[in-house]
Amino acid sequence: MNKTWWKEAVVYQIYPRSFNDSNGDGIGDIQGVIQKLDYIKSLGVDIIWLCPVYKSPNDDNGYDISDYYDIMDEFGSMADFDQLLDGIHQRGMKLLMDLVVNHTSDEHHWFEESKKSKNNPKRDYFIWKSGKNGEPPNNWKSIFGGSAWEYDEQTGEYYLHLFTRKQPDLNWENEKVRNEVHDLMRFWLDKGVDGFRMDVISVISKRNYEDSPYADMNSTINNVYANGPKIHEYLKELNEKVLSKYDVMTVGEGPGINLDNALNYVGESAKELNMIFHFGHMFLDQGVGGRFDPVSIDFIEFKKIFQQWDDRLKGEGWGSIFLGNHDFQRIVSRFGNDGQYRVESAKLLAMMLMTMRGTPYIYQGEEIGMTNVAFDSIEDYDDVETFNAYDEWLAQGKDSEEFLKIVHTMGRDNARTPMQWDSSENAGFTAGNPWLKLNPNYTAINVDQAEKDSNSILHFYRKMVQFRKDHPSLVYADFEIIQPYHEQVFAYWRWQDGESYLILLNFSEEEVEFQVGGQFDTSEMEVLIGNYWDELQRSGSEFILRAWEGLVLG
Ligand code: ISL
Ligand code: CA
Repeated sequence: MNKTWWKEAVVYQIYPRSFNDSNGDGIGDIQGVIQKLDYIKSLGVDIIWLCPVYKSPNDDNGYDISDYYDIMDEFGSMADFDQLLDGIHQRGMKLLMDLVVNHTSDEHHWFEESKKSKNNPKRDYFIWKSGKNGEPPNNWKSIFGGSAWEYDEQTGEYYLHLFTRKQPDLNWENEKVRNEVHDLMRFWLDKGVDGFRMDVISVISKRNYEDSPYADMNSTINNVYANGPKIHEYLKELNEKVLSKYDVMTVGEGPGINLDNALNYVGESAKELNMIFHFGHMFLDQGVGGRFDPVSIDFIEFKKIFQQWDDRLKGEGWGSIFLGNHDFQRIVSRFGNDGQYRVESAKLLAMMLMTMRGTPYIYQGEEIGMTNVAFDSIEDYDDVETFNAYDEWLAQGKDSEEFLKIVHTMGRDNARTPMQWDSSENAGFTAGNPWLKLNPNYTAINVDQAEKDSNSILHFYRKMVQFRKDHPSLVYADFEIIQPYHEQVFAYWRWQDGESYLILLNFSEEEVEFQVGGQFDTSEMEVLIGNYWDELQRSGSEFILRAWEGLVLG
């Protein structure tokens, strides 16, 4: 396995709208990020992934781009961006931009032109089809609800939007579109950015426009929208013409990328992407109805997914390790315990992130154990996905209170409430009126408090990131789960070149006796780090793990 900087790096993801507001308009901005660069550096991370900051009317918080060459007004100017990039580089870190090129905003000038007439030179930049008997061209649904086709009066045709109607899909069949994408990537790379996180890259190549035979959205995404016939042609072209000319990293986001096809994207010989985010473990709590149809997480399955992905990628490709981002719930609320064991379980999750093979990603606020939020009213939310799902829910005659409860556990805004910096009004996030309310627990959970408490989650994240750096073989070492069917404990070996590690993570609030069997002798192993600070209870290869206790031995 080739060693590279992006395999050894730890990434910190910023959702700029919610990170830090420098000018009191209630919206986080680039100057706000600049003010916190020393803080980010203090975590020990190497790369910042910045969610979209391009010009956008914000129908989907920046994932609807109206100008790829400019910065969103609320976030600042290109000069601010340049200052940010400099500040990141001066501190020895790198910057990953979000690249959203499956779709643009309907306010992008390409789309404004495209709409004008059937023979406009930009018509084929997007996907226009005529209807069938006064109905849309096929039964495709938008991932955010409703038909994926929007009728346009002016030319009497429909355009495709896999997300909101303000996010028309680009037509990648058109070579001009691909060249535009190559150009805009070069623009940012020439400025010095260090790579891209590629939004829904798995759906850019469209399959024949026949009806989806699947009733549920996830099956439609996996089998109809994703992995289209030309996806690899486009990605290889993008790599050859653009990416390969720079020393940068890429991580593809993509529903529908699975164990069977992953190496086509990230196999080193495929020459497409460096790594992808797979969603196996992230969809375990979604039923057939998708995000707003919650089911409980199967822990055995959760563990198995990590083993399967490691097995599949080892020696041939590279993986990403993440538990949360701006589209999902807070990790301590979802995979940990955000009540009595918030501190222990958040630390345990940090141990998991930092001891696996793959590049770890930390999402803002995770490092202080920020939790889900439960607003009283649907009006307190501000997410187009939630709103569209709410409308559909009501249209089906269902109860609005029930929907609100589901949003409390499943909604994307759980991860989007502003970053909690201190216990002053609005957590020091803004001097004005925040675009989204704060989680009221900010008075107790915030960076300032965590800095002062030597046992805080924050200090532990720093320790774990440093631990990974001090034990570089943790990056590349082999991975094997111990007792895969154990109901409470996630335990695994990591080993390489005669060095071996044992990781024990008790994902429960019960005290568990855990017997380690298998390939390495534990009697010589010592505890290197743990999330409790007192004596470990052990006799030989049997360990007694307390509530949410995690241990790394080596
Ligand atoms: O497949 C899904 C159905 O729930 C989604 O999780 C999908 O992978 C996700 O919505 C894609 O997310 C990305 O693209 C969206 C944007 O809203 C998200 O914030 C972004 O991360 C559209 O650009
Ligand atoms: Ca601002």
